[in-house]
Formats: sequence, structure tokens, C-alpha cells
Amino acid sequence: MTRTIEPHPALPVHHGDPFGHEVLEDPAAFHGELREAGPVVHLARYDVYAMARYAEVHAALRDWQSFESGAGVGLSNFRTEPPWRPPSLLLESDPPRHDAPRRVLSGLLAPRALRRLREQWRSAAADLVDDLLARGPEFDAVPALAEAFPLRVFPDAVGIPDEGRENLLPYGEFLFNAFGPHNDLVAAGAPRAGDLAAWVNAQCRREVLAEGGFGAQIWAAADRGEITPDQAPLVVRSLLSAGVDTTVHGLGAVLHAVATFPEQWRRLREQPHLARVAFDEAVRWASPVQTFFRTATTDVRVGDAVVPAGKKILMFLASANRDPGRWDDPAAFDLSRDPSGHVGFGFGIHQCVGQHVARLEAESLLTALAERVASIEVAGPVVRHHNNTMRALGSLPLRVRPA
Ligand code: HEM
Ligand code: OVM
Repeated sequence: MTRTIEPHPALPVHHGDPFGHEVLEDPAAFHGELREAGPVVHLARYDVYAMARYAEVHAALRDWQSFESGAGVGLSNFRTEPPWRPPSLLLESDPPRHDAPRRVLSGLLAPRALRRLREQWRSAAADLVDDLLARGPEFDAVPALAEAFPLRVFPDAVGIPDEGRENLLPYGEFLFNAFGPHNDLVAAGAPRAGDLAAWVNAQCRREVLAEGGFGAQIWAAADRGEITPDQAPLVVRSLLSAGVDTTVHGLGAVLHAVATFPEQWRRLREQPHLARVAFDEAVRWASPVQTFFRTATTDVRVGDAVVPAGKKILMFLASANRDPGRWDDPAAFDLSRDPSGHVGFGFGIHQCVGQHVARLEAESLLTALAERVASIEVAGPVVRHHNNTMRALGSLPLRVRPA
């Protein structure tokens, strides 16, 4: 009897495309296949590795020594291909370079530092919801709430001027597409990318940033020597890069969730202190940031397989957040579960430094809605918006019954 010897018996292979439109429309089946295949899987189409189970994703995100970010957290390897923009000092760097910028942002965006924004953001949310309800019970929640609220509060908090703010969402949209392969989504955004990046970079200069905002505080940290003056604009750029689209899609996710699970909306109205749990559960349920890559610094053993040094590994945050080995009934949006431990904000040294900002936005908006809206239902077709990294809605038609 003859037998073929598999070169890597411990390494399952998948031939699918995580960035194809079919998967972007509804990734659940693809994620299930990857989790079933094994603890690490080779994605033949891109010659990269993939982790989709909670245990491995969680462990790899903690192990920054074996899985680096400095070669980029997209498909492109910065050691062999020039990055499309200067690398982020936060997202795309490793210790020790990562430490000082991280410390500065952690301080600025810590819960106690955000307390001064709370009243302001609550009343901005109340105004937005009042104006919206005055216009009638039906609206598209994507532009009317998910986009409108972050755009009303966040750029002011950073301290950028009004002019050109319409560039923020398209910049983020391109940036998050650019973590994926050079597919049609990247090609469609490429013509504008240079102008968008030039505008964003111009907003990071000291002269344009309003006193008291996060931007000015980053420059003040440079004055104190906590970061160098040439690092300051790149740290401001991280806020403008990561701070807008993510919250738009996070708010879109929680609105979609409460409209799809009406008993959870009733519960939130009875117990408004559940607003933050609702948001974190929605981040687990939808994973607005679906994936990020790492790069193996040495040959790394995962289970019985080896990820070779220099290879990219795609971390499926979204799949880990719905791994039935970790979560009971993972597809249910359920305010009685404890969503903490989800990896929707990442984990370890790169775990989202803006998560308290995102939670404060969500708490403000959900509280304003809970006080004013008795019921929320989906009133038309929910349309997905495809992005290589983000799970996004193009349209979320809602009908509400005022309280
Ligand atoms: C990092 C998701 C909101 C700024 C991350 C990471 C994830 C994430 C998954 C980890 C990346 C990695 O491990 O490679 C989200 C989600 C958000 C959100 C789902 C909203 C629902 C924000 C906001 C800001 C922000 C509002 C800014 C105010 C950052 C920055 C990093 C980061 C600067 C890099 C941190 C580092 O590498 O040390 N975010 N984010 N994010 N996030 Fe967020
Ligand atoms: C950054 C950055 C950009 C995009 C995403 C992100 C989710 C960070 O420039 O630091 O975190």
C-alpha cells in the first residue's frame, strides 16, 4: 500500500478569501470553517496563517514578543514593502518604541480624564435625539445617529477646525481597507487617499489644534518631554485614524442589536445602567473591527503546527468573539451575559486605547434614546457596507415609538 505524505500534517489549509464580498457580506460560515479546521490554518490564497478560535487569538494577542505589530497589522509586510503612510507609533509599533506614545494616550483617554466630557456629550446626545424624533418616527440610523453623533462630539474633543471634517470618515474607510489585500475596495479608494492623508496630516499640526483638546494635550506632553516633538503629530494622527469610523460602526452595531432583539431594548429601558454592558455586548456580537494581522518574529509553535518566522497571521477577532467554545449561544445579543473578555477591542499591549471614549459615546447616545424611545424596530432592508477590516452598515432603517 502506498501513502502520500502530507508536508504539514498538522496544518490545515483553507482556500477561501476573507476579503471577498461573499465573506464580507456574512462572515459567519467562513469563521466557523476556520475554527473547525484547527487552532491555526494556512490561507493559501495569500500565503498567510489564520487564528479564529478564542483561545489562540487571545493567547497570540498577549504574546507580542512572538507576534509583532511593527511589520504592520495589515497584509502588507513593512519589512519588504513600503507602507502607504508612515507607520503608526501605536498600532504599528512594538516595545520599546510603542511605550511612550501609548503612555501619553492612555493618560489622556483614561476614564477619569474623560469625566469633563460627560455632561457635554450627554446633552449633545439629547439634542440630537430630540431633533431626530421631531422629524418623525422613521429614519436611517446610520447617517442620523451612528455617524451624526461621533461627528458631533469627537472632532471637537480632539480640537480640529470645522473645515474639512467631511474627510474624516473617508480617510478611515480607506485606512481600514488598506489593511487588507489590494482588492477592488482599495482600488476604489486609492484616487482620493493622497488628498485625504494630506488633509489629516495637516490637522495634526500644533497651530491648528484648539486649546484644551486631546490634540493640544498631546503637544503639551511633547513639551514635557514625554514624547518627542516629531512624534506628536503622528500620535494625533492615531486619534483621527482610529477614533471616528470605529465608533460609527460600533454605534451602528448596538442600534442594529437592540432593534433586532426587542426584549433587550425593554431591559435596557428598565435598567439604563446597562448601557455600557449593551455596548460591549454589541462590540462582541458584531466586532466592528473584524481582523488584524501580526507577523511571526521566530518560528512559533501553535498546537502541533509551526508558523514560520516572517509570516503574517490573521487574527479573527470577530470569530473569537463568537467562538461557541468560549460563549454560550454566541449569536444572541444578551444583556444578561458578561461580555468582558471579548477581543473586539483587542487584548494585551495594543488593546484599544480609545475604548473609554467609545464607551462614553455609546453610553451618552443610548441613555438619550432610552429616555425617549419606547420601542425600536427595523423598518426596511438592512444594508451592509463592505470594508476589508470593519463590519459596517450602509443603511439601518428604523421605526421608533416615542416614550
Ligand atoms: C487599537 C478596536 C474605538 C484608538 C484598537 C484595537 C482594536 C480596536 C481591535 C487593537 C489593534 C491591535 O491589537 O492591533 C476599536 C473599536 C472601537 C475603537 C471596536 C469602537 C467601537 C477607538 C477610539 C479611539 C481608538 C474612539 C480613539 C479615541 C485606538 C488606537 C489604537 C487602537 C490609537 C492603537 C493602540 C495601540 O496599538 O497601543 N482599537 N477601537 N479606538 N484604538 Fe481602537
Ligand atoms: C493608528 C490606528 C489606525 C487605525 C486603527 C487603529 C484600531 C489605530 O493610526 O494608530 O486602531
